[in-house]
Amino acid sequence: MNSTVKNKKLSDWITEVAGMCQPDSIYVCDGSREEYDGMVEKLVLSGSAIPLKKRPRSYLFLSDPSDVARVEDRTFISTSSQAEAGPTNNWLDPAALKETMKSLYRGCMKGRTMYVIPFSMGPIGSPISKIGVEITDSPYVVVNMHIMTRVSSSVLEILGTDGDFIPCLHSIGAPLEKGQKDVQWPCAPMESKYISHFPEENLIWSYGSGYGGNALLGKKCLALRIASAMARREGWLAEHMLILRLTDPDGKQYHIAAAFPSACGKTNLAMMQPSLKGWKCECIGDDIAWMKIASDGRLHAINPESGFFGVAPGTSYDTNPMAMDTIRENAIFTNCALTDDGDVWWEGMTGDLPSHLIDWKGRDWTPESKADAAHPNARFTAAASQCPVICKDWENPDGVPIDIFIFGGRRGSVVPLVYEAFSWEHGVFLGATAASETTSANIGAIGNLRRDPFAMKPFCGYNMGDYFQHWLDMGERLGSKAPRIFYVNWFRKNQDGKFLWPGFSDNSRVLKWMCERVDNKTGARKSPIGLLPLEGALDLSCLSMGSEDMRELMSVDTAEWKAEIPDIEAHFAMFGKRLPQRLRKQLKDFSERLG
Ligand code: SAT
Ligand code: MN
Repeated sequence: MNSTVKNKKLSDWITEVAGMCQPDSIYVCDGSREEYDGMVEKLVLSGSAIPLKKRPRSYLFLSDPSDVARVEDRTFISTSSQAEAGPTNNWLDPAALKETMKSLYRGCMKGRTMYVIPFSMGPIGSPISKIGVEITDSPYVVVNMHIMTRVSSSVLEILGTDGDFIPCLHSIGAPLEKGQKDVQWPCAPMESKYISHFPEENLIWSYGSGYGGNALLGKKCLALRIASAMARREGWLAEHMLILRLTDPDGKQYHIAAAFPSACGKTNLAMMQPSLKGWKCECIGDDIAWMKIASDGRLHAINPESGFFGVAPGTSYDTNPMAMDTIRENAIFTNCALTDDGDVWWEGMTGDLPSHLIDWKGRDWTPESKADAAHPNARFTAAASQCPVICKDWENPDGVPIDIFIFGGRRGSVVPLVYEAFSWEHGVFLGATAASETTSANIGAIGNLRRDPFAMKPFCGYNMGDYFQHWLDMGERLGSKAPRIFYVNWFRKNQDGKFLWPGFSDNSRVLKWMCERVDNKTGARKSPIGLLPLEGALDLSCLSMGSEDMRELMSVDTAEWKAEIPDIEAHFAMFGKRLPQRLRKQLKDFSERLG
């Protein structure tokens, strides 16, 4: 081992894991630039990382074709009783699951180095931050963790001899026999992949996958699944939300936190540059928000991460110029295509198609090829500090006070561009019934409608019925200082299947309306689903949008909504007695309003 670890719990854990996994060597990470460069150099030499001539200090990784996304049916919340995990989670008995996984872990790091990564979620030393330590045998995970979390030996100093941390154990599950040649992206077969969480003991065990949320354990595993369970116990919120600061032409600031399922444009909204003159938008986070009630009685949010792990396809100078600038250098790309002059490319990046590429499976690609050049869930990893519109307060340990919550999803029909909840309780109902058409970030059929409450279905570390109650309780505590709640749908289409709303920077028009609602500067029209903008209240200046299209975009068809009721009822029925009475009442009231 390259350094001495003074923390008792940590050194015991390292010894225990090393005994079980039997790595060739142990390396404790210090988070330095030299460490990153050295690691990347090894990855280049082994053929795992392809250096990009066109982007300074940037690399492309191509995964095994079976290891391309989070695997929800191999993700487990292992609590002492199944009821505690609830109906939206896969549950396995903790003792049995640990037995199964221990037998997989036995000898699983043979021929490899075991890396110990001390990291902080949130600014190091902030009272809202949490410390984790990931043990992994994947150098790809180490370099990504360097970007996505704060890896540093000062984390070990803060831990001291008896400080506590969240242990995150990860192995790709591909031991090497003596003399065996490694493959480009080692991993285990699907049936032996396990992404396991033990929320009652703040513990994470992941095996068999090297990809994203399965392997970078600070992200979905710690900052959402484990943290959501901690947040409920301790009275705060850990949410799947972007955070942004909007500043109006008079300099007044508004802070917005928004929850959308994966790959619904969260990163685009987080870095959006308003088309409205005089308005400014700055990014604080694009995926996760930790929020606590501060001494001013308001809800303050921090971004626990320090980088972006964004969906590449569809990202371009048209859709998200700030993301494009963020990834010009010092970036890691996964499952993008490689251009002949040493750059990355993905569907939607440029108007013109390159004449030749190496696709994400390493094959020749030309515009005639049928398959996508980049995997639809291809990703970029880049430090948040590289984003040209990162907010100067993004690392403020006190966080920023939230004014507005937005929920939403991807719906081709039924749901209008924007509406406001009647109350906090109604807002919780909107969050609890949020639905979206499925995308490639989650394994499963694409294009089906799935209820994804608060965009937390894959990420809530306990019974979702109790989670709804926790939101109701937080509302009680916040009282009149609670953020206002809105619901949006950027993706409504017309009869011909064309998007009705331009989206992207024009979404600022919708945000402006929300700010005016917060300041009581504009009224609203009552409808059965919520409060709609008054005729002409949305600022559509300099936007060529037909009034017919606008009417269609904002229309609320009672018959269509009535047709959703049985699906909402079935969704709620899943939670049985754990569904808060107040949400049952919300559904009843909603039905009655629809007549
Ligand atoms: O693969 S991750 O879970 O890290 C990203 C996502 O699905 O949002
Ligand atoms: Mn996400």
